[in-house]
Amino acid sequence: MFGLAVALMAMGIQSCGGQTRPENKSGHDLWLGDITVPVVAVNKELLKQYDKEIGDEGFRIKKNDKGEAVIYANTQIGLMYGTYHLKRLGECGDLSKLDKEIVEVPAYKYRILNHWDNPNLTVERGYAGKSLWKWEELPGKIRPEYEEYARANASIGINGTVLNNVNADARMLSREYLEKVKVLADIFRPYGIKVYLSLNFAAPKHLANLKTSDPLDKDVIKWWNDKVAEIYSIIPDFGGFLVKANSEGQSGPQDYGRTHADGANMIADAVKPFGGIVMWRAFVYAAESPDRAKQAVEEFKPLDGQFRDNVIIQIKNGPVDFQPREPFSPLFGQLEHTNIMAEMQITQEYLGHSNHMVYLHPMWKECLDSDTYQKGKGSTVAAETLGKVHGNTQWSAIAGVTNIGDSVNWCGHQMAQANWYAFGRMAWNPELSSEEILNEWIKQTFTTDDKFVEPVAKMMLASREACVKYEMPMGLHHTFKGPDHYGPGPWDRSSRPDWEPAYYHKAAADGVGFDRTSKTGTDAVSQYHEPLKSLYDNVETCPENLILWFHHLPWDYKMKDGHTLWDELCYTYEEGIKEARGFIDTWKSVEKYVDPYRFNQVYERLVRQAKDAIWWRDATMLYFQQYSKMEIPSDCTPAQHTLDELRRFRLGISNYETPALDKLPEYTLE
Ligand code: GCW
Repeated sequence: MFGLAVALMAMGIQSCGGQTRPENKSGHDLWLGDITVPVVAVNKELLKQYDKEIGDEGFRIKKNDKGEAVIYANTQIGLMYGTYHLKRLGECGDLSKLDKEIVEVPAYKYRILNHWDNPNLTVERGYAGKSLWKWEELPGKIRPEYEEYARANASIGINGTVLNNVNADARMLSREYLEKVKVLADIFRPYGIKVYLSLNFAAPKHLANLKTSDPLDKDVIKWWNDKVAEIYSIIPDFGGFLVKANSEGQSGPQDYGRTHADGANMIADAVKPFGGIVMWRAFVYAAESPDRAKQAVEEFKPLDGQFRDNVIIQIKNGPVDFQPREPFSPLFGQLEHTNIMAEMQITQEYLGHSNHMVYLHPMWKECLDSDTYQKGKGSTVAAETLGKVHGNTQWSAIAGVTNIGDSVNWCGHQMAQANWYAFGRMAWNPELSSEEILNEWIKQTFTTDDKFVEPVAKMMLASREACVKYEMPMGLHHTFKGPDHYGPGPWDRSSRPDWEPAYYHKAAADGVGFDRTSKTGTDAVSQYHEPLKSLYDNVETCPENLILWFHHLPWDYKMKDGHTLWDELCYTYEEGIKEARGFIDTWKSVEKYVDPYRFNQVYERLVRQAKDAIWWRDATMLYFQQYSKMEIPSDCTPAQHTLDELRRFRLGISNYETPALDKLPEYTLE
């Protein structure tokens, strides 16, 4: 008993009377929070001889002959992970698993959160209040949340965090800010978490008034070398940099006629002596291109083999931008001599912000489990990013754009914490199923009572597919209104063609969908290896849940179930509406297991989610109807607004906010 108490106290958790409760100074709730764990006797053992199988972060848990659980690890961090694992087993009622030896080793070496937080405390695509990092108070004032954040991350295996937005303010590299970053790095270090920063490629110009930021210029190179040396003198275990270059207005090497490799290598050379890495994003696209989905491969494939070994190309899961469903990015299967990593989005930029309950692990797993066929069957995105396909596992990494802010429950929606939790668990072990991870989270966050866990898990597991159905089914994508990316607006206009929904849905009298086929389309299919290329290219074999991603089809195209494409779209939206409606009933049925505060917080959002589902259908199908001239089937939920009304509706929020529930279009649920 004593052993566990000591171990947990070291992690900021108090033991009380045979049970443990969190020392939650900030009053913010976490899965580490309001549940109790049965205490088992436990000893922790730092191994005298290095155990290769478990490495620097892994652990073993074995029972000794006194029946005590003993955690073995090579390092303190390994012991910490082992202790959290044991705690999780206790809280989930899984202590019987200790009957067999447990060996756990993290799959990815770099398991990193990306914050899109700005120095002025706004969070780009953040829907949980302001930034957690109170830059104006640092380095002087330290908030308890900083350590709670570290504990939460450590408990799920996160070992790195990029503190600032990829649309980076150059000031983050100034001495003033580095002193602030140091404070956070010092708090996170005991929890095995390194800090990283996003850099602004034009920092030499902005911070030092150099005439250029050309990566081949010797003064620029010297500036970066000196800056990096300064950073490591302040933060000796600084992790490295994340870079968004020549994308959406960010500066980059192409501003000087140089390549992404020139830019990345300059930074990589500077951090190399200190063991740092550079995560260089592949999220690049230019307005003129006829197909945005092809551009990452077009830019990065020719550079394959030119990057230093401590550069990792960070690729979004899909080829466009975090849509509810995309095929996997073909770039995962196109590089042979370059390290690659996946970037998942934990914050729900395109999936209802923090108003909708959408459990995202199934979406990420769909990507990681996708086979690129680069080296034949089994070359999954997981295998590629773990470095297994090309036999280079040293740089395996995965990133998640966080949904964390300073709101009381950290993520805005009670259920959105499940996505933070799931990302960490997936980075530790990508083989875990969506259900296993979700059950762990629900049990640790609410109760282990099956009468609650089963229905809630079922509801959450269905939520991602429901969101696809009520927002953008069958391969539709980017049909959003406005830059806030919340509601529907297939009619919307913008300053760039590739920021307009019509670029993607191409609805017209002759049909709907983006023709990416080899004969009549943009030939994006050819960026996939066989058999996928032919599978997607052929309308007969293309999976129907992606059909409008790859094909432009007439409104009366016959689907496999005999419906016309038009009817199929209507019925798929209808399913989404019904499922979202059903979530409310499920939640009501478990009311007695939840405290009123959390019950109501989720309830009112589920109601809004169901209303938004009808809004999405109304807007999309009424807009498409102008072209199809077909009727919405009479057995579908009737439209509650006209197209004109919906076109006139303005949300009026920035890219840093989630809409207030009472500021959205009026809808009635029957
Ligand atoms: O999805 C888009 C977002 C931008 C974001 C960009 C990116 C940080 O709309 O807000 O910028 O992606 O990933 O760089």
